[in-house]
Amino acid sequence: QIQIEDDRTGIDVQTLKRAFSDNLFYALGKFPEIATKNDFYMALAYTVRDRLLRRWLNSQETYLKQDVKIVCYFSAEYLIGPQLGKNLINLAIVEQVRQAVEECGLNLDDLIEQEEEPGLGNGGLGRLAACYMDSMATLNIPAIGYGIRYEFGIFDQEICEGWQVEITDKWLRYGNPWEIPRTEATVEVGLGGYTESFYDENNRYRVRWLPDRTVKGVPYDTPILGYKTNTANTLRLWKAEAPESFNFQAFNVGDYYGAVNEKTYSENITKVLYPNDEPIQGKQLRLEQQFFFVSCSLQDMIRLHLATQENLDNFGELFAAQLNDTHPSIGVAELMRLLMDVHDYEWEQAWEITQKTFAYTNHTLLPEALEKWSLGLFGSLLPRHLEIIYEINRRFLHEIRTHYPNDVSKLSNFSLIDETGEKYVRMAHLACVGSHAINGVADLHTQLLKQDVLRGFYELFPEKFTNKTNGVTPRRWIVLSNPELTELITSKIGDNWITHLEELQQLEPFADDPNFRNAWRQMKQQVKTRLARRIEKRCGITVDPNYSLFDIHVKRIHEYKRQHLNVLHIITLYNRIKKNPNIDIVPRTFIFGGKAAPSYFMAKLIIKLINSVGEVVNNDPDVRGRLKVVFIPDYNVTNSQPVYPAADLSEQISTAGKEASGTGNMKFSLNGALTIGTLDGANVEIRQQVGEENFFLFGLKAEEVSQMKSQGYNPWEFYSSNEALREVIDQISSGLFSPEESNLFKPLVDSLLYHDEYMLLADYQSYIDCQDRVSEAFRDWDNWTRMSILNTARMGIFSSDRAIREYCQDIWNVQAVPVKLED
Ligand code: 26Y
Repeated sequence: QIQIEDDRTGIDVQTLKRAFSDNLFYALGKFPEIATKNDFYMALAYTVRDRLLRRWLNSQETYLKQDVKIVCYFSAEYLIGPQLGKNLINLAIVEQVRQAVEECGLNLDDLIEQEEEPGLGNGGLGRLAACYMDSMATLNIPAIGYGIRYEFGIFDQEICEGWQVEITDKWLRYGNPWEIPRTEATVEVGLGGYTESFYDENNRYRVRWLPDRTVKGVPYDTPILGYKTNTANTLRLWKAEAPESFNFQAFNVGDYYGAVNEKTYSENITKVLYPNDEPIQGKQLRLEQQFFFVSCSLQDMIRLHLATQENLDNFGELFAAQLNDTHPSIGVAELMRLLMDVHDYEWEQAWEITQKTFAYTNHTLLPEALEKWSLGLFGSLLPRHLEIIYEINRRFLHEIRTHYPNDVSKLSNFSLIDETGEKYVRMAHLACVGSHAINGVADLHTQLLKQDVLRGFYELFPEKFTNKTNGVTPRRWIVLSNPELTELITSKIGDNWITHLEELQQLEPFADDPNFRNAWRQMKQQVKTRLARRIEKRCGITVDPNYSLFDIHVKRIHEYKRQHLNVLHIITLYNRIKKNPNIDIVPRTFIFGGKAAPSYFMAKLIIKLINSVGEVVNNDPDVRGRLKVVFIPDYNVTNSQPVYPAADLSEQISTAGKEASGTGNMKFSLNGALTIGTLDGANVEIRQQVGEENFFLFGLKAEEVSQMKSQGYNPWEFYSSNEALREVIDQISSGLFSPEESNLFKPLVDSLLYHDEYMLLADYQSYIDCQDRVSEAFRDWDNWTRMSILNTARMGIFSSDRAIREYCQDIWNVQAVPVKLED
């Protein structure tokens, strides 16, 4: 009897080849001779997706049958990155597939590079959501990620004459093989209108909301498979559609264009991601996006719940909803509305369920970044929710009065409504009262939350506060991005570290083994060479992977992240060379990458400055290639993957007290880069872990920053008393780097000299001295390698698996549910 493996599930090379050709023909309608590279990519993606489906369906079935508690991660952003390579790794079929496509005359890495990533987020917060989805699946935690299917994600960045240019991100252009629309699970969302009260048949006082428009939410599901497990969770992203393709009323009275217009209007809701990572005050469409996806998701959860339960009494026992910052915090009011107005619950019980369901993660310490909505806008879009928020507030302030009987100032401090000027709804306050747990994303961040931003709430309910230091997934950020390192580690300690990252500790003894150090250095050289080739190809700049220190600064461009402090150091080194061209200097390659919000003038000017300084430094014959400055355009998940492995030095130089956590800092150090950094965000814990002798610390501490500010910080004093600094600043102002327009960088220089909100000048000397220590250390290659190994070996706790275990235990109270692979 002949046994034929199913073409949709088999994983031996022959079956994979057959499945690949089959998909190319039947799903893409092509045969190899006329197929494009994208056709081949799509055929392979479908082949891999087929192999996910059994696990995915079994997981969903298991959850439904067993009344298990499910984590619902609420996030307006997800940066899941390209899916093909990751899914191959998680299915453990990389080698078979590599061979299969090779036998078809194709190269796997080329096909993997063909994928266009869904850029459905801005930066750290969106990427964190993706790492957490990966870890939940890997740990067999039942989870749904709820979010928005933006038609246009974060813009693509091009660099023209040194300036950032934004290009629309048409990521769906060639189709998305990973998602499945579930039109049968469509829900309706109301907007605008008014409310009215009435007495129901039992003579109970009730309120109803009569929206003046409705929009349909259509879910698009993407499977998120765990690493070497049968659990495949769902990322469910909502797309807005018009309720009917025609508004017949309008059509009947002849307003055809008006009807089509309305359709466009509804669909606008999920059209585009706002490319800011700080609130753009008062954009109605942004509030519509937030409410839209949260309402869709809560209705979806309620429907799921009622499929197996009689009522919603135990909703909070079967769902844990995590608010990824305040963006989805309108969910507190929406769940109250659904429970009371739609499902007949009384206030008290509805409130109990709501608080039990939600928990809130804060991601920012910048007070100007706290979300608020003007009452006018809020009330016209969500009249019923505003009433509910007033009632939450009335009851809450009543508690405050009891708690602080003689302090009226407390009332205005705590109120969900900011009444200091124009009136606003404070979303962080809503999230705090509506949640049973509140967490920061690094030790220092949580401490500062308790002391500053959320101080009152901490005094009131200290038991709600907990820290959950961020983590990153080793599957993407080591195994996928750095195969060379993966192989080297595994050759020594086996591969258990991929799911138990603490085991990297076992590398520590090898730090003293000269053979291992050699192998480590060669590996580093190899990945640096890989990046050097990309840079040559992409930017046309030749860099030296062998002797030059790769000094890398990649993240969103922001004044608080201080990319321009890095530039001050580059110019300082340049000046040393100009004064003494034969100076013995450690060669460095400065690599930058990151997007600026399109409306953030200063951030865009910083990009221009980096490129302008690069232009001068890279082409000055006196420099003799010892300094190179590179700006990698269009920094995103895909383009970041070759970057982290190649770093010798990771720049984590934000003003202390400003960066909530950072996660790039973790990716670098895990890949064996040393960090130059301030005591900010998770840097503090990274330094504790790797040991202070293996971390380059500089700069003011958070409390020194506030102290210096309250004593009246004067940047001019630093400028006038520091010759090297003065020279650098004067060169920028005089137009040395902008010969065609000498005043180009004046706004930047003025902001440093007259305000310097982020204390660059105060930290300058400390930074330069520290960089000099870095260079000296790099001369001793052997010891540098030792430190590099120790960084990797001691970074295990920064796995997102560890973070997710903590969330499960301390906040969600959910358990792992193993999934069996049988039909
Ligand atoms: C309100 C809206 C425009 C908005 C959109 C995105 C506001 C903020 C954001 C994104 C914030 C963000 O990415 N924060 C980062 O979160 C990371 C994960 O916790 C932290 O590591 C990082 O320090 C923090 O800046």
